[in-house]
Amino acid sequence: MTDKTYSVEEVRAGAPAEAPEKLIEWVTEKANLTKPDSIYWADGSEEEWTRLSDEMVEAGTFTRLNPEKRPNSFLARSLPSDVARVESRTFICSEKEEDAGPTNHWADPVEMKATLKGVFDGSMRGRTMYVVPFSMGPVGGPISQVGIELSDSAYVVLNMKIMTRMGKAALNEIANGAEWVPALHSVGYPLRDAEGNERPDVLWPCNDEKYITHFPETNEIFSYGSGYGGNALLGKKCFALRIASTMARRDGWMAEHMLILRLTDEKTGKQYHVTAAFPSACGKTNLAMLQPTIPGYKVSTVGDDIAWMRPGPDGRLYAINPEAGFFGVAPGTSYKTNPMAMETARANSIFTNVALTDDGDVWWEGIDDPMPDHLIDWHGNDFTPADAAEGKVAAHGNSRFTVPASQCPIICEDWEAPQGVPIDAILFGGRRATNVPLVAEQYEPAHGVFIGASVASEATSAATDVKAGALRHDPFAMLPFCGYNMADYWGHWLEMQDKLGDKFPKVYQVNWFRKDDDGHIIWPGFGDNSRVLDWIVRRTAGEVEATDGITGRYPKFEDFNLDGIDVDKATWDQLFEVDPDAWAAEMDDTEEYFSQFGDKLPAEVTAQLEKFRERIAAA
Ligand code: GTP
Ligand code: SPV
Ligand code: MN
Repeated sequence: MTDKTYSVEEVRAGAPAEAPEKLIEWVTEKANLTKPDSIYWADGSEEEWTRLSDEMVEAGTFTRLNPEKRPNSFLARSLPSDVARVESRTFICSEKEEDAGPTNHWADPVEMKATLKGVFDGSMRGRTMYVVPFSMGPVGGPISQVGIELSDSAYVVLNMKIMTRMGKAALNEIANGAEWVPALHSVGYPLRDAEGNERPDVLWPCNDEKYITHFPETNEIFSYGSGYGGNALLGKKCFALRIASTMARRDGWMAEHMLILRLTDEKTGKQYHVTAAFPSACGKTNLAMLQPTIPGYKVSTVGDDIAWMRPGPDGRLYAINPEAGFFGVAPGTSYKTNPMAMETARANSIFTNVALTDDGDVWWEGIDDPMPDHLIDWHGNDFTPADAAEGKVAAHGNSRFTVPASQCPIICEDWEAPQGVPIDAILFGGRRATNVPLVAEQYEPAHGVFIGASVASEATSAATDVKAGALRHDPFAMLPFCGYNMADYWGHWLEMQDKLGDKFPKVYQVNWFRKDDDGHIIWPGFGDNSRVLDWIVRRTAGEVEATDGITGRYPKFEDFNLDGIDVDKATWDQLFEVDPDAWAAEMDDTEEYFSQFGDKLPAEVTAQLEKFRERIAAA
């Protein structure tokens, strides 16, 4: 078979009637670049889900899970080289390098476009190009946005169906004139070369050469070579964070790597809304679905990964979850730690890189059931307790479930409210074995920005090219996701705080991961994190006092609800130990980190560093 040339007329003939001309032209242009054998317009229907997932099972990329245990659910195994985001191949292609900033990989937009033309040329030969219209946020909502992802991966289409409002309704928005973000994706594994020589498909097509590229000035996304997660589901990190953060700066709103939850005080009926930014694989999904271990509170989930926030008519900050599903970390998820996630994943779910049991269900390290005598691991190989004894894992550390948010038993009744929910408090956290106390409150708004800017966290498996375990700076949990200069982003936060004045939510620093001298995590975490939320809402309501310290304002032992857990005063002191010498060293390191931003570093942030040192000196 030879390459096909697509005419606008031909593409239009295969497109839904409502697809506007500009979209048809763009699809035609990209089809003539990538040279697929066919073009398919995804409508997001159940029939389409069934057909595509059947095809994936037939091809062997999907294993259908036992329908009695996990109806309408599938397992996929990726290549070992394609298991997570690749930060070293993620580029911000702003016209000026300084606009990408020192923490992003920058590439010249003209040069990158030329490179991309080269790699995308013929990259879909032998495949279908799927046209995937999607809405981030409730379709038509005032904070929502639409996009089109072109992809040669059915795995991507099916995941996008769960993670976004995908299909007809989103296309209608575009037909009605909504601006849309164009996103081109290819796994980079054509089934034919330019001469017509064919090669067989593989179970997980991808390419060793990867480009995850963003053009913030034109709102374009091009992703090549990976089929996994944040590299390939372009509505998520590429659009909803990197591109959206640049839009948000231009238009006076905020795009953040944050969960959103509602905490209801059952006695008074009063509702609080909290967002929290923790680096990848540091507890957002878990906090979003928290089951309080103290009486009197109910938590419901609005979102688990991304928040878009705008000032509302009353001058408060309102947040929506732009996503429609959860792409959650599997290992460590169990009925003990996160029962609501387990319930959400009971059906209609895609699991990637977890282990398969002999009875056709999923298994991973940390799930409730003990390891069975035999599993198929994420490589597709036999796995027995003897392998585990050698320190091997059956599920990859970044293995994930893709599940519809609507299936979450505690999904908030207002999770799709187009105008969002008003935010009362913002948390920043990370994995810190030392130094950072369980909770601390900001002294003033600029201190809140300083708390976000100085987040450092032990790296996880959520990116392939970051050494897990090593402490790295991850300001606002946005290091891999900020689409522009990180220091300008801090400036934008300061501006938003200024604009909203005392209506801007207070910032809290939290740390669930502090360890004792034996390396054990001290704080029970998970449902017991409700105790921290309890203190925070009582603080915002002005009901409890705090003790001023080096990193912020801490709870008083007697005010904090520790009923029913094994945390005595000595343990408490460990959780709140703030060593001036350790913090002096950390501030030296922070100052050095900040210095890379040069003139762009906001003066308020520098001033906060000085105040921090004054507090150390006074301690
Ligand atoms: P991304 O989806 O990568 O952005 O991750 P996330 O921030 O949503 O992290 P998630 O909630 O999936 O948690 C990641 C890992 O941390 C899982 O293995 C959890 O079991 C573990 N974890 C989450 N919360 C806690 C906690 O309070 N204490 C402890 N010890 N572990 C936790
Ligand atoms: C993260 O790494 O923060 C994730 C997973 O939520 S991914 O979609 O791959 O970015
Ligand atoms: Mn995330």
